[in-house]
Amino acid sequence: MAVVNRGFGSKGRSDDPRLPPGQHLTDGFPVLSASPTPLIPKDTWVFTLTSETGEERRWRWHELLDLPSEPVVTDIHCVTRWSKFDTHWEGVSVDVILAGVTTDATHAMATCYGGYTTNLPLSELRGGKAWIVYRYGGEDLGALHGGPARLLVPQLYFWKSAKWLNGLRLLVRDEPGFWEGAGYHNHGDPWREQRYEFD
Ligand SMILES: Nc1nc2c(c(=O)[nH]1)N[C@H]1C(S)=C(S)[C@@H](COP(=O)(O)O)O[C@H]1N2
Ligand SMILES: [Mo]
Repeated sequence: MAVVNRGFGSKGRSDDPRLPPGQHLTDGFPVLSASPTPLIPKDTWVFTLTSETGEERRWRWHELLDLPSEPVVTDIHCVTRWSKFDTHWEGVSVDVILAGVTTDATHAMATCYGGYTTNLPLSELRGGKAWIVYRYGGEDLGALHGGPARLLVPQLYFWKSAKWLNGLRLLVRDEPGFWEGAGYHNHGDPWREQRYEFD
């Protein structure tokens, strides 16, 4: 009798060392949104960094574009089990946004137009691991995929890569975001298959 359990069934294995456990490759680019797509004109777009004491720093669209940007080529992994290799992005490293910020924060909440939130440890946002991206595949990032700008944190499940990003709120105590408060894993490392709360 075949016994399917979490050890053998959902924690699938793959021969491709680039594919995290339980994932399969897709050539397409699925769209996953918990709410309708907000349309945000660039001339009213604002990104706000809020410190743990409530101090705010703001970047308008042209100020974001004036920051040093870089190309990012990376694999992405969605908790619904699709992965996509070699996606091409361009944007600003979160290190640039946090440069010169002295903080006691350990975590940050990414906030979005439309109300979505997701929490991350600062250690996943710093050190060249996360970007605010505004181009995909050589074109301006489309609204369905989070344009004008989204967070890209490719080493975590893609729900952490907040679309329609409008801020980072620094936290001295971690708080769950939208999916993290609804039974998904707080951290979301695809290589450790941290899909749900108790994984
Ligand atoms: N603002 C916002 N960001 C979001 C989501 C969302 O619903 N709203 N969905 C998340 C999830 S679950 C995934 S898998 C990816 C999907 O990004 P895509 O639609 O570009 O594939 O966006 C993440 N970021
Ligand atoms: Mo997702």
